[in-house]
Amino acid sequence: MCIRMKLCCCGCCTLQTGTKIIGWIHLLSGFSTAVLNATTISLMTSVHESNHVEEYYTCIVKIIISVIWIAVSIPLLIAASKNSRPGLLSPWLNFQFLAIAGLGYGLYFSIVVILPAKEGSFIQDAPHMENSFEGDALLQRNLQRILPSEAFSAVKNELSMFGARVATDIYKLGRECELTPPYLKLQDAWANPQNKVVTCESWKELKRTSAREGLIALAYERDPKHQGFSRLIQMSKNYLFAPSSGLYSCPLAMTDGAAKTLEVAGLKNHGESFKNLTSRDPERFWTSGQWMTEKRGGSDVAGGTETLAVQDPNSKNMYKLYGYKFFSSATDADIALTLARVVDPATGKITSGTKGLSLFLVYVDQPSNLHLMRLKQKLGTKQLPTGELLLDGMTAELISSPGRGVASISSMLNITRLHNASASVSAMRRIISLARDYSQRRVAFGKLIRNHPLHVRTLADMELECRAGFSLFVEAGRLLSLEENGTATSEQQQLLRLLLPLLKLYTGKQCMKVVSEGLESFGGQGYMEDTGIPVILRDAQVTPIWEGTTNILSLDVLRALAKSEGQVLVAFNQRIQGVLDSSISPSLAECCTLLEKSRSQLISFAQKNPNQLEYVARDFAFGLARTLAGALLLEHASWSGAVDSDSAAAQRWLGQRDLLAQSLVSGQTTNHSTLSVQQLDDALVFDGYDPKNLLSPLF
Ligand code: UCC
Repeated sequence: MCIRMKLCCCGCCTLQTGTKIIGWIHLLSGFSTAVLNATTISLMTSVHESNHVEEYYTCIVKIIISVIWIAVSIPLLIAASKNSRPGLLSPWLNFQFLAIAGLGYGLYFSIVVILPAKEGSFIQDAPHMENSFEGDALLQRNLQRILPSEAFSAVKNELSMFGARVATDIYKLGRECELTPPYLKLQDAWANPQNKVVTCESWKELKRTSAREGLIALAYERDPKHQGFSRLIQMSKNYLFAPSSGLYSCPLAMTDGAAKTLEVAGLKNHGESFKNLTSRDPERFWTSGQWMTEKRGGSDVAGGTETLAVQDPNSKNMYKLYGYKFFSSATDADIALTLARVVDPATGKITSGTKGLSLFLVYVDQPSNLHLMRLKQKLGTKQLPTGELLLDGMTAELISSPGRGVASISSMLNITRLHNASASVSAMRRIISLARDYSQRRVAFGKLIRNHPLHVRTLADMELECRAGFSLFVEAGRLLSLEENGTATSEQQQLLRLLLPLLKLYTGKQCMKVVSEGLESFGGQGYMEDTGIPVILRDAQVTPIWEGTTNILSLDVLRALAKSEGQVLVAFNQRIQGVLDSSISPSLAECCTLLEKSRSQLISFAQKNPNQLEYVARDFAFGLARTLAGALLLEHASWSGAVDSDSAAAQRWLGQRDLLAQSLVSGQTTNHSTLSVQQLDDALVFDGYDPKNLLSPLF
């Protein structure tokens, strides 16, 4: 027997045993393939639900490969088990065939099964942005209801186009600002003093975009085609802009506030400031800062302002400012409004308190007299160059009557508070928009999370809170429009005075709650920086703080009540009465009863307990805000163009929410003396606190 024959014979024996083993391996593989197919099919069912087209096709391909594989392996198996007899295939051919098939299977197994198993074949679809105007049915319906139809038609396209931009190119600019925060450059490489804030290109582009889109101009041009509602239209556009703006909404808020202050002060044609603040020309457009807070704090402005203003002997209204501004947002502004105490040239004395404060306009570009001390390290709003400034003889122009600084800057505060509310409500809207889209893409426990009633219920609660805040925001925009076009009644002006602090405090607080809940709806992904979601929460946290904290604004509500001798509450009462007297659809009759009850409880509490109001100012303000929101939701739900969700919002808000805190309903504080309640508060807060235990400050 030649050596070749021997090899062949031994080879055949080995082959026969080998092919049998391979055959059995195939049989096992066939079964595992079948199991894989079953898994793939079940995956396909859920994938099919989630509309993941690519993944769906991948599954089909996997199944086809598996079926072919089974179809090939079974005859091979049969042939292998019979290959002791000459049959279908010769042993050598059979070996080759099986070897190739085995290789193919190995490849298939490693490509289709093992490789994906290492990283997991599943990729979660990210939440998608939507056109912010087209996706915001509530904004559209509210504008349609409030604006004259020609005005709505005139702006609808503009808002829709802008709604697309804020979800695309503007969002990218804003995101870039978050990723490339500003920094302070004190020197260049050769030690030449620089003293400047460096911002990224996107930040500068957002400034140009703001001008081109008329984000400030819209309110002041008072275009006749807006039919008196320019402010509401402008604020709607800013509301679309805010959540994508990389916090450029902040300099815009102060710019708007400065323009308003100059307008109210009759300084529209004084110098270039007003024209530039309201310009649509990107080359000409200016922004303004608001330098109020000093080291002693930003709430008690009268008690905290130490900046001195020394009059220029050669010019009546020109001064030199000396002081330290501790929180100045948007240090890259072109101008700023700031408070200072005028030094009496004769005596060198100043007046303390509010009466000593006057309002000044400064041009920021004074490098020798304005020193940027540092940029703040903040929890959020990192896009924004907030800094500490040393004013060292800055030239400034007095723009208020001496001693009327706080009253004059309140025009600015009211506008920035409206913008603050715009940021708060639009943050709620943005997170809800992303969360509801995500609910259509995310599968858990075998179905899309939009099909889990508990999840949708949670989103509906967020939506309700957003709608309530939104209704207050739109009402403020409507009333301010009327005031600015000269048609507001005195009652409407009183209501606006009350509404602005209510709006700011309520939306700022609720925004945190809703945005935090929103993050949770993305699970762990909501906590991951590169999803772009956590920044929404970080930035939201500033809204209850700046422009007056919740308590300061609750006290502002009382200030408005006292200064107007109760007229703001009369206006509140009348606004609600107007809603109750309007034609409310019969299905919402129960809402009227609930609204009436809440209103009368509030007013009666204020009348019976004037001395308690300061202690419960926060509860009182929340009660006013929630009750007014209920009336506005009801009014909107009764409009002819309302849809089911509008009725549901009114019904749930008035029927299922506690509009008033227990302290107001039960007169909790009135059952005891305020003193004893305060003693209990003290006991709760300072239980175990002992100065002897104190070690050192945190940082
Ligand atoms: O600057 C900051 C950060 C800037 C960032 C801005 C970006 C925001 C946009 C966000 C968008 C993304 S934070 C600074 C935070 N600080 C504040 O907001 C101040 C908080 N404190 C207050 O609001 C206080 O309540 C004060 C300062 C207004 C209270 O001071 P006084 O000294 O107690 O003032 P009075 O005596 O109560 O009021 C003086 C005058 C009165 O008028 P007359 O003299 O005619 O009786 C008040 O009626 O000012 C009038 N007044 C008002 N008028 C006071 N507040 C108002 C008001 N809200 N509306 C109309």
